[in-house]
Amino acid sequence: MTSPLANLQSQIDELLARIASLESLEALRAAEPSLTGKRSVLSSLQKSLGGLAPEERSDAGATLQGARRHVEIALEDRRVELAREERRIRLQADRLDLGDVVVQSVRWPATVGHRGLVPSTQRELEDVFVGMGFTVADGPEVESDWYNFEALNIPPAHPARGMWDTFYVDLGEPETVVLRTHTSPTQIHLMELALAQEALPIHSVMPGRCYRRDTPDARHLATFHQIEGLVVDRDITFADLAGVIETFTRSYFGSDIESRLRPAYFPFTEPSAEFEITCTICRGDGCRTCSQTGWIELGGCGMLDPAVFSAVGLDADEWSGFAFGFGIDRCAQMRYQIGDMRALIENDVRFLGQFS
Ligand code: FA5
Repeated sequence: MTSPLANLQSQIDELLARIASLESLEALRAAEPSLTGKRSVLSSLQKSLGGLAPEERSDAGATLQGARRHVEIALEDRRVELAREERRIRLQADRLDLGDVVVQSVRWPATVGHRGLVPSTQRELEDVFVGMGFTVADGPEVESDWYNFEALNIPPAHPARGMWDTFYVDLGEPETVVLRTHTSPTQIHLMELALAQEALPIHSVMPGRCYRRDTPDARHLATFHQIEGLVVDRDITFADLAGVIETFTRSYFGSDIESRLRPAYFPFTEPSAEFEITCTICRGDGCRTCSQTGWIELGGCGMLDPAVFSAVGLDADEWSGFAFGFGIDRCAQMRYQIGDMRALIENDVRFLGQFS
């Protein structure tokens, strides 16, 4: 009788060729039962050994066992090979090329800065007034009590000092020094200078930073900006002041924005008024920014008080004039419809970028 293992070598070669041709772990797992499992050629050969004579059976069994071991090792090697290959492909897909990241970050476009909203508003306001025949002047931010208050007809202990919650500067000097609470002290400097240089009349605006111990809210900051206006000339009347304010409002905010003057009190002007415009955010309907009034106060104004003329040595019988002081931040807020003034100092680039 022919040995059941007569074709063993060619059968083993065929199994090894099938193993070598397996292309994925999944294919290997699917083929495993037919290569080494119960349904395999090796298992059928094993069963057929039962028909051999006992003395032949043990040799044939050992041969078949060696052949099976050979196939199992080949299968295991292929499993390791395929697992390694599949892992390599997975890693390749997940690969993060740090070189690419660096190159990309270098390629990010550099953003170019631009002038802030308040400085650009200050320039726009200066341009409007220069167009109306005013010159532009500067004044100090740190002032003596005399310039910030006394020369403006606000002597020590005057109740009007309560209108300006003041930051005091301790320089160890007997004189009281303050961070200016408004740009009005620049009026005094300018009148003194014009008198000394015989440069009257004066038609000037004076922009600059001011400081108050105000709690920031939708319309206030502790550091803010004003633009002061000063006209000293002959035969100046309240109508001239009202005309300047009206012309300014129309050219800066447009003719659809209304303005109004309401009686007010400032120690350095008489009569005095508050200057208001329609709230540009609600167009007069009332909103959180204008405290539901429909109006926003932009500044104060009035005819120069004779006490101020006498503080600087100007003859109040010869000279007359008016002054005004508007909030620059407030003007920016109304021009660009900014609901809350605190946005101006938060430095959020998403906000700032809107005004480039
Ligand atoms: C004054 O400061 C007067 N010196 C204005 C003046 C000048 C009157 C010349 C007469 C003649 P007042 O305190 O109201 O006034 O401030 C004027 C404007 O500055 C306000 O209407 C507002 O627009 C702005 N302002 C005042 N305080 C603040 C603040 N804390 N934050 C932002 N803006 C402010």
